Amino acid sequence: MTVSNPPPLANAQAIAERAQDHVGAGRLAASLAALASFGLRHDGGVSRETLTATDLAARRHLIDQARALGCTVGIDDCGNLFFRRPGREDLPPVLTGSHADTQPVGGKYDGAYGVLAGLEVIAALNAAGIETLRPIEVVSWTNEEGSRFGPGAMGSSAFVEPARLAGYRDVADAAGIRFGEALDAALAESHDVTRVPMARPMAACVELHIEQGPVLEGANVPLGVVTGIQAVRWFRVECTGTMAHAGTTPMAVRCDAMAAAVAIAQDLYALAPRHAATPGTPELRLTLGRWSVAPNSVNTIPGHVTFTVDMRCLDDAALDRAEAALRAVCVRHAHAPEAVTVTRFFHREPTHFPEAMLGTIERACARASRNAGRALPVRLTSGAFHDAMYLADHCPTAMIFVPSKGGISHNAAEDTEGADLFLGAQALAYTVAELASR
Ligand code: HGY
Ligand code: MN
Ligand code: MN
Repeated sequence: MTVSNPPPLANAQAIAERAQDHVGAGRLAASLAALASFGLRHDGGVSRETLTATDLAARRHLIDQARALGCTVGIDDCGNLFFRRPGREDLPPVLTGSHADTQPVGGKYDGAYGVLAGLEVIAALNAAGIETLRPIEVVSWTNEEGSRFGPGAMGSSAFVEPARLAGYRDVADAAGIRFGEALDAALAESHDVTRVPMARPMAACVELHIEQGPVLEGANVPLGVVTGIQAVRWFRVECTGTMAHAGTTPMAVRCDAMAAAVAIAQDLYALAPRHAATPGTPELRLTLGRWSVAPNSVNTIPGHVTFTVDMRCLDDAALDRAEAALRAVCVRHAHAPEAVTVTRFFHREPTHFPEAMLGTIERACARASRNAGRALPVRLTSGAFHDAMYLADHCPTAMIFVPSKGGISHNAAEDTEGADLFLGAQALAYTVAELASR
């Protein structure tokens, strides 16, 4: 018995299967290699920090790629780029994509994979001759990494809440360049791109990303259904002392900013295991990633030492306790009030993705894995933050992961098997096509 009008979901799933089956492994690999050439390093990594000349050149490359696929291109006030494939009806689009900026020493896939797999979904839909009910947009968010200008995920957080942009524009990088200046230069470079409003309604958002951790590889599973993202907080600890001569100043009378900073750092590293709370509760992860010393001279006692603290945990209460401990440690090692200051400049609570989205993604991953004779997907939480953590405040959102070799990322050695990159793009194509067909 044939059903004249198949129910929307069955119809949407049929479209999704066709989209999945038209993903091109070679086309994806070629686009990944092409984007990696913007900032490619001698060690095989990629250095393409946000809004640098290298990043602007990569943005232009993505605009050209998207236009060649028939997409229209938009840019918003935070420089987020949107590559749009029209749908039968002008409904809120399904959004996918990620970020194209990298760490100072990054890899080929962190962020870039999600943007290019999104464009590969467009190519697959074109190849299959599929017209979806809804438009589909592939986004390349500005400044996800937060390494040049903190905090991270500036573009996606400003898209969701535009009032945040004003504060972001004043943030300066290590050379004193303000985010607003770099952003205005990027907007000027994209003068041929239509300006689009921020906070536009989206039907749903799916971000594909490398795991950047060891879980999927350890389980020998090629696809992960991401259920949520752990909380993150970033702090700047500034220690002030008195610059003085390294040779003539007796130890007993020194006011050494480095001595205070090192004592604080040692106490912080000691608190991490303690704040991992009781066994079986989520680990507290602590990183003191960036240090600056003034005057940074071998024979002058440091007068100023500033370092950053990155704290992560799935349990926000554990982060509350760790933050209180951080502040107490700083007071304890300050030789005078205000000699040590703590500024929190990034704070994102844990993110939990909706079950309805997870089910769709699970179906997409299972079909791709089954067709490839690979293990079925597993569910996991993300140790890294992603733009999806803000989109989750805006529309139904979820993520798909593929494995990272050795769990390595934010490192030139970041790598993922081509077969896994292909499966991830197939799962994305299914998910996006199904969501855009209902
Ligand atoms: O730091 C993060 O979690 C992200 O990779 N930028
Ligand atoms: Mn990333
Ligand atoms: Mn990253």
